[in-house]
Amino acid sequence: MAQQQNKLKLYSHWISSCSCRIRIVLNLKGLEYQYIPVNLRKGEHLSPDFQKLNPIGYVPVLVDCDDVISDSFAIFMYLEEKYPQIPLLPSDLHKKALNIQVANIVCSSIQPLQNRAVLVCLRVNLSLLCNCIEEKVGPDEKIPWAKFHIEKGFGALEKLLKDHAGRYVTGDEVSMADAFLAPQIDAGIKRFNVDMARFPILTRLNEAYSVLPEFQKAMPENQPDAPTA
Ligand SMILES: N[C@@H](CCC(=O)N[C@@H](CS)C(=O)NCC(=O)O)C(=O)O
Repeated sequence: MAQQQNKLKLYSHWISSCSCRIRIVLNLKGLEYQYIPVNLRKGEHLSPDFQKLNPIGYVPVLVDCDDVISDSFAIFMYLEEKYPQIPLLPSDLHKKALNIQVANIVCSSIQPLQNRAVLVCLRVNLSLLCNCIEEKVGPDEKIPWAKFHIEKGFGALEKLLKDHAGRYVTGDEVSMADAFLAPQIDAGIKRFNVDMARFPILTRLNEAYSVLPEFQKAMPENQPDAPTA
């Protein structure tokens, strides 16, 4: 267990892949945290209180005493520097760059295109908030849209990792890229029906994650706010 003076607070939604990245990182670093659920389906992220924490209204948000950090990439960097006992960025320069590249492909070129706010309308009280594929293009288009962008990203990752992946993304040690990639693969399979037969390296990595307790504890279905049935 890493040296930790105060309990961290994580604002999270069970199915949010961005929150899942940080749950994995916290588990890998052995950091205890208080889980604060934010229900995106009920629009709790749009409340003035939550937007004081993160003006763009997205989870995750990490609170560490007086420090409030949002955006999973920034949260990762903060935790990596504050809790270096279990490092998740390799010191090898090339491996480090590859970690950042993989994490960025997930968080800049895949996940934003499958974000709920992009895909589906949200009803909050009596207002319907829409500016999404479901409304602008059509309800049947939202899954194919997301799937196209996920598969494009997965195809690129397969090519990129061909000469680098070991048991995990950059070798035989779990690192940052794994924490970002695992929730994206999980979402691709469970939420968007991606056929993983086209992505053998990612399939193998996903199998490796499935036996790591730090990853499994972080998965959507194991969160306190996940629906029970
Ligand atoms: N770049 C941000 C993206 C955060 C983000 O998109 N979070 C999603 C959940 S994974 C969210 O809160 N969506 C709100 C919505 O769909 O309205 C990060 O990496 O933390």
